[in-house]
Amino acid sequence: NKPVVALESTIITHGMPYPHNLSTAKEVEAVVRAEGATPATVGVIEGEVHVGLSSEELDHLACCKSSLKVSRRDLPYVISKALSGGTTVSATMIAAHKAGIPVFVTGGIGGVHRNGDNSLDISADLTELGRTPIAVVCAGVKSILDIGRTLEFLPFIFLLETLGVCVATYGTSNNFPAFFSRQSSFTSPYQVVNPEEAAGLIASILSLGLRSGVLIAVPVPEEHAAAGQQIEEAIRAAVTEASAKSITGKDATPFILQKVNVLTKGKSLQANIALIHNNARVGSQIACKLSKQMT
Ligand code: PSU
Ligand code: MN
Repeated sequence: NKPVVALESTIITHGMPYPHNLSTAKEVEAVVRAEGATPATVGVIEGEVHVGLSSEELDHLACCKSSLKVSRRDLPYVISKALSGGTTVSATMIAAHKAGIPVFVTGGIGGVHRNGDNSLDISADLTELGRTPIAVVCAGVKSILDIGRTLEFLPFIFLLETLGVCVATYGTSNNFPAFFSRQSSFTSPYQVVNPEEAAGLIASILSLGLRSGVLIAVPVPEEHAAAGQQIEEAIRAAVTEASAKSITGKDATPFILQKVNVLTKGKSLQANIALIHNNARVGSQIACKLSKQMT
């Protein structure tokens, strides 16, 4: 029952360019330690799932161009072939849960892609939240979703309800945050105002034996939220280019994130890093309170 915070690694292998990926991974671990918790970055190294990576293993994942993006469906293949890769939110949830870690921090989770109501391109992160009892602390759905457009966002909200995911916004408002911006036109069903309340939610889902997860949405800090409009235009352009180049499935998110970073001259990356630091701070405080409540 010591406070441990699980961290994902697709953000390292596919979400950010080198060397920002490596520095961010190490900074986030330092934030977790500074809050009195232990970081456990999850990844797959030569066919073994690691919960907690050494500095050398982090270097290896961040630098190695052959690292794969590993979601739930990829695990059997990657393990049987002794390959290495960064785990997405869904695969990280599985590993963290098996290791008995109830709190997991990331930047943003996958969602329903643009046009997902037609294409059914819906991230496995959502279904994982429906079947694995872990709290995911994030700043909302990943940047490439247009939160203002009801068609992409409503399926996301409804799906979480159908899957039985307990969604709460952290802080002074119950507005569901939109990754780079603090606001969306949607509200979360619940609100938690401090780490104790968030920990209470997690403790009760565990004690009830429910097998579904909790989503705690932390708005990006005010001072880093400004670049929203410019980022939104870049996202539109990147999504258009991805569809023109027929980039789909697991390649869509990495392609768009990299394109948006270039188009915003690195501003989206800066905002992304800032919100992850903030999520790590909040998630660690929640893990510390939860460990007190469980002992
Ligand atoms: N959001 C980001 N950066 C990322 C991801 C999401 O801002 O790197 C990663 C996470 O690992 C998430 C994955 O689990 O993308 C979702 O990918 P997909 O859409 O293929 O499910
Ligand atoms: Mn996807």
